[in-house]
Formats: sequence, structure tokens, C-alpha cells
Amino acid sequence: MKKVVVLLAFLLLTAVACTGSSNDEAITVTDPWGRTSPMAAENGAFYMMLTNNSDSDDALVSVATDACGMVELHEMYDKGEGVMGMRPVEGGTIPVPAGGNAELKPGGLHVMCMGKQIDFAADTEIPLTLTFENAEDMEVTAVIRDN
Ligand SMILES: [Cu+2]
Repeated sequence: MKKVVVLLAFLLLTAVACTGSSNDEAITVTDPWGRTSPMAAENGAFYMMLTNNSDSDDALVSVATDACGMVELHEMYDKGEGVMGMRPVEGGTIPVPAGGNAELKPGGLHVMCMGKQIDFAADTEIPLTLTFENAEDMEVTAVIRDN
């Protein structure tokens, strides 16, 4: 009798686990955030970790938000002589390889917010709509903080 109960419990757990995994997103967005900057600063940036849980390559194509006049996907690069510049990413998209990550972080890849419409004060929450090549559009909330 005890064995039957254990088996039933196991089957129930398995069923729950299966339901969970079928809901898994192809892309997971971890810790979307932006750095505090005063209204006087014209531009801002957002960062996040993108994880591709699927077995096909994907790419972040664009980001939309009411908080910016215009949004571009940028990278920092070495202009030489210790000077860093930034420019739109090649091809305009950020690749997220199958089973891999793309890390957007200060000093590297970032979502460039041009023509800020609001003050990027600490704890401000900014909704972003991410569009991918393959995965469904995704709504995330970036939180503004110092670092
Ligand atoms: Cu930039």
C-alpha cells in the first residue's frame, strides 16, 4: 500500500513538472535595469541578460518603450588610444545563440535610449517590449538603479 502512495505522489509530481516545462519561454530575460540619470541627460541605457532556452539561434531585433524618443541596440568599442566609443550593433540585432546567452552590461552591449522622456530616478520602473527574430514579443520591466 505504501508503495502505491509513493508511486502516486511521484506521478503527480511528474505531471506538475511537465506542465511547468511546457510553459517555459524560449528566451528568458534576467535583471533588466537601467542606470540612474537626471532629466538633463538626453540619453540613457538599459541592460539585461538574455538566455536562449531553445535549440535554435535567435536575436534581439528591437526594443520599444514610451520612456525614449528612439531606441537603438548599441555596443561599446575601442576607438584606440584608450578611448571608448559606441555604435549601433552590426546588422542592427543582438544574437542570442541556441542554448546560450547575450549579456547586455555597462561597457558592452546595451539598449540605447535616445531622447529620454522621463527622469531615470532610482526605483523607477520602465516597461520595455522586446522583439526577437523567432521568440514571441516579450514585456519586461526595467528598474532604474545606480549600478
Ligand atoms: Cu549607446
